[in-house]
Amino acid sequence: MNWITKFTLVACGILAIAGTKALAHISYTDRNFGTLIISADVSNTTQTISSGFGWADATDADWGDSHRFRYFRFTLANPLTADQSVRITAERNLLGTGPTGTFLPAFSLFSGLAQRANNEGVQQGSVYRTEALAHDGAALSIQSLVNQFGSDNGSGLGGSGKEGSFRSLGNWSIGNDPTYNTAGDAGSGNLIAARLASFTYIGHAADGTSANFGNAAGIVGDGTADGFVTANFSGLAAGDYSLFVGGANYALQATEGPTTFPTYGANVTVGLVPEPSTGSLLLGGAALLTLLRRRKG
Ligand SMILES: [Ca+2]
Ligand SMILES: [Ca+2]
Repeated sequence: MNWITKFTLVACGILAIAGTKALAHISYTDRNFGTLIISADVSNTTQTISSGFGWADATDADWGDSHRFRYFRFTLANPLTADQSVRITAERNLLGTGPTGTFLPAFSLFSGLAQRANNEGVQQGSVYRTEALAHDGAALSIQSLVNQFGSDNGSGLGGSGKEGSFRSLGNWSIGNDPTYNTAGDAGSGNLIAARLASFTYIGHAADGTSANFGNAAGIVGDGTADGFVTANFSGLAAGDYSLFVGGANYALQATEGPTTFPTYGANVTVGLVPEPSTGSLLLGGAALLTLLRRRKG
């Protein structure tokens, strides 16, 4: 084997590894709903989620693995008015390698965006170098967990006792790797320093009941484990939001993985809706019922 062949093989290996990792990093590529427009729902029906348990697993005390989610984003140009809300729906479809008709979706909504959400980077001569995407295994992610929980917990990232950075029911943050002056060469110094991105928890919705998503305090389920869940969020400020969709079947972590996970498809829809208050809805319903009875009578 000559050195060119060796170099090519090594380079291909690095690319293959990089490609595998890139798939698992937090990215919104093809999953940006853009700026929401009133009464114009936007849907994404092409995405699959790694595992059926990721969201539920990130509700517990040792948090969760951010690889077990799909990441979406949207923007509000203006704060929601009192009679508006953002409606988010996730519904399983037939995509993915996992058994069809079994996926139970859940999602959490956060304000804030991950690294490189807006193609952040710097020009280096004739080349635009982007900052790296976030992932649980980044030194900065692990250091952040160790700073919070110590390194002698016997398990988890850096001995922190945490499975990952992700939290379905609270604020969290995650780091990326530095972008080096020479790609892949830490000795060349940082062109772009690593940084933490922080997500501020807004709320969540989960398909089913504690029978599937577990007993963590504060989880609100829709009561029916049918592969469909929807929720309205009101009072949101203008800005950028991250919507993280994952599986709500806590027990599946015992049987799925640990290296290859089944995937499950879900249609995700986001809309900016004119939502009358609950009182108005009831009033409207009552008025409609009254009208129908009168006509019938
Ligand atoms: Ca967990
Ligand atoms: Ca449901």
